[in-house]
Amino acid sequence: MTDTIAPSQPRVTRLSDYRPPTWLARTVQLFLDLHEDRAEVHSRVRYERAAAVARGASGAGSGSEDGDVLHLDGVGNDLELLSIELDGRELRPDEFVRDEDGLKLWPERDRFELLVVTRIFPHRNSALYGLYRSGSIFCTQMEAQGFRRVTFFQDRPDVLATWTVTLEADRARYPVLLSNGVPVRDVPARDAPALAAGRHRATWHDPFPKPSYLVAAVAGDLGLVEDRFTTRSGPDGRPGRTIPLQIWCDKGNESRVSWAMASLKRAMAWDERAFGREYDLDLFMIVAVNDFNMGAMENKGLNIFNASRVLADAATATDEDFQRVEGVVAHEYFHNWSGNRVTCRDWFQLSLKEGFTVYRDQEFTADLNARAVKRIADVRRLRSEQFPEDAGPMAHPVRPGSYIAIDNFYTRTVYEKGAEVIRMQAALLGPGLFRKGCDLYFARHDGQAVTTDDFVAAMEEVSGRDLSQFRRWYEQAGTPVLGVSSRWDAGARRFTLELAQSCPPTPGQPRKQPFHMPVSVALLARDGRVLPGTERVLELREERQSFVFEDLPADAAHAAGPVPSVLRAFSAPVRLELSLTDEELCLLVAHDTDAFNRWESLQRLGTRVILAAARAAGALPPAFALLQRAFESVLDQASARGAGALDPAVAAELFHLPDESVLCDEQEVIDVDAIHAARSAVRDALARGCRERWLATFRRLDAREAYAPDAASIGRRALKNAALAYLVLAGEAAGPDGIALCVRQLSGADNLTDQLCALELLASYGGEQRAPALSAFRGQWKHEPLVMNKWFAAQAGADRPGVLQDVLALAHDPLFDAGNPNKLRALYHAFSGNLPHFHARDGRGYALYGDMVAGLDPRNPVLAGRFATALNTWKRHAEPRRTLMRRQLERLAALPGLSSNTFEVVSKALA
Ligand code: B3K
Ligand code: ZN
Repeated sequence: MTDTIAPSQPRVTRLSDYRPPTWLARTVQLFLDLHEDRAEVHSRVRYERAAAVARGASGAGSGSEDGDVLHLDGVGNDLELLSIELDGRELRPDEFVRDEDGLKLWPERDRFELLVVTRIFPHRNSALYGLYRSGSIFCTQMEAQGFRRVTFFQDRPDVLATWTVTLEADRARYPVLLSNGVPVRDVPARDAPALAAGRHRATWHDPFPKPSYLVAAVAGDLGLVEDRFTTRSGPDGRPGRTIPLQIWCDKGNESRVSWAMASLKRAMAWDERAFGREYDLDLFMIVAVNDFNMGAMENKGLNIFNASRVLADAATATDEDFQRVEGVVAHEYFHNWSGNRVTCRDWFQLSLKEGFTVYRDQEFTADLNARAVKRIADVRRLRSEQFPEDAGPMAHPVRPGSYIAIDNFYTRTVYEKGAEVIRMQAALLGPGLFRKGCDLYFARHDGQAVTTDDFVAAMEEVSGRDLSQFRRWYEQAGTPVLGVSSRWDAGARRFTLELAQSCPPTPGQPRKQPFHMPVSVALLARDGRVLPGTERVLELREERQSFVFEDLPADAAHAAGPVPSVLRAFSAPVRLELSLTDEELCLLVAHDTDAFNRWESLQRLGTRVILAAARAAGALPPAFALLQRAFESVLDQASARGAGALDPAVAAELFHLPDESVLCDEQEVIDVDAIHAARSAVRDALARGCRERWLATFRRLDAREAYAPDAASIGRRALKNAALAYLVLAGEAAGPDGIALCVRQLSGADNLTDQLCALELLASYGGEQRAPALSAFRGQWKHEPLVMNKWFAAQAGADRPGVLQDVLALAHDPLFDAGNPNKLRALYHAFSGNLPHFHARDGRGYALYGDMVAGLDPRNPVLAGRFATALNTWKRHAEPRRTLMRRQLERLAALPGLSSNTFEVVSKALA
């Protein structure tokens, strides 16, 4: 059964059209009567005219106003209206209007109660939006606009009501019934008739007013793991509260949630410490489900998670999975304040909660693990995913000005660039004032739905600073370019840094105003020392600005002057254009005290070498020798002990050459074949050139130690597996055959990280060992869907001929499930990131992908819209790819009944 989201004419929603609601839902009693083939929903809501609420609050006069329309959102072919009653009287058909957006009525009283009864069909809700089934579990996803698929309601984040939810279902099949808040006993549900045999009910109440997007309900036969957390005592000496923590999952998976539970407790303690935020309800629950469109959802008191972001044990989760689970559990928990207690006025303000919460989870991970490693990983992702978005047809400001489908705006820009915008405010204010600003923001807006401007205003107020220019980061799209040049006056010992900024045009924004950006810098002497007193945060506000360092120490007076380390820790989300020589980059790789900039300098050198090789048909440029020397010295430092030793996790990041997507983004006209060939050539040459060191590193770290997912062990495994990959690429010249080492590691590993690394290498380079490795792995893990996802991805992402055929075949594997978002992502996301195959010159990669999006769109428009963005770069490719990609977009655009989600993406791409 298809479910059409698209209105006939996709409509644009604009920030400038925002109007506060004229009616307010104040209390909601929701009754969900769940059956195998339908659900009946009774929604009893007390509405008040907003003006009357305001008068009540101020105690001012009374009197009714002329009847403004009350608009209740309600969409989808599968939303049936059964009845509607106002203050106990059934409304006649001429007393309301139903259209494709919902219902309109014109109540005459200032306060009234509306009872709406609807029927919906969760078992055929393949969009996984609203109330749906994941296997044998009923669950929900309401953000952003799912509640309007359940009943008719003001489905907007600025309407905050107090909710009581009753669920009814078959007791044997669904013994567990959950909703937001805490269970209430002995409350007769007004709208629920007498219970039939075999059925049962549970009622939940959440005392904190919230918008509909935070409502959740779950029914199923679930396993439970319980723990507790005691909040810290208050400043007035009051004792802490003990909060029961519950994680619900498929029975049999209970042993795999302990990491998520420990992560949750760490997150709760950290939020108290770092932000002074305590948990508020008397219960906190997480539910894991298998079919979920994204990672997780922060519903008040009842977070619902994609199982892939909850379950983790050594055998079935990689180090990366452990870190993701910890990060996502924390992220959703942090939303309890940044999102739930203080929420968004409208969806244009999405980054108010998402950018801020990403910043908070980044800081949590940095504090608990290794700050530099986290920063490097975050910047790598920003560059490989957000920068291309900012340079493409869907480019939008952190606070967008318009959308067709809000689901398309859960983007890297709103999330990750939004987090950078928060980070810059923290940098400009310093930690003390930033914390004060956050405290003021939470205190002032608790229980409110507010805007990104309100956040910045709190920062202005505590600091006394004017951030009006800074607000452009929220308003202007595009990645600014920061040009850096310098002058050195050896006689005067004066160093001048010249900064220049610009920002390319983006759709609807041809000209940009200069940004206010923090630029963190230091100067290094030619012997590698950081010159005392030169570590500063410069504030760039103009298009060009000079910053002078006077009276540098006499011993810095080398003829060539000091070497600037600029944009340390990536203090602003910009493209940096540096005029440093290759040798100066090497000096920073070797000596910069900012670990991020060591990594950055090596990336920069790697990028120069690869792009030069791409221009020279794969021939390595002279600078390759410098790159290899830098690798060798990093390998030596990583094996050193004591003071000079390098963190293995940082070393592993240093050995990761710039991603292909980052390299493509560097090219005016993308030449896929040249990039892929050049990157492979450089990588293979580094493999051969440092082979003894790779082998020594692998051997040193291959010692068996009991698996633990702590940062230090993860770092050692990352370095060991990086070394293994280079050994495989070095070929047999490496001495012991890298492939043989992989075969041994595949069968001997006691953890999935090592096992999967071996599988991925064999899936690409295994030769005769490839097929047996894949089939052994499949045989071992066929009952573990989350592990099988990695088996699919390893093949779709493989570096070998024939991937396209493999993907076509894998889509018919009995273990593949096209209704499961994790499976779709495993296969098709890995494929679209596989440069030479997705971009095959004959266009078959695009066609395969277009077929998938076309097939998915009627079933799951939210996901289809996201997948469609992979074709967005078409204008930047050389022929014939440009035309072949465009054809797929045109084909999608022409599909009858295309969802507004996919329509928005493809129409903007083609514009
Ligand atoms: N707020 C949810 C995302 C909802 C996405 C809806 N299409 C998860 C998160 O960011 O925490
Ligand atoms: Zn979030």
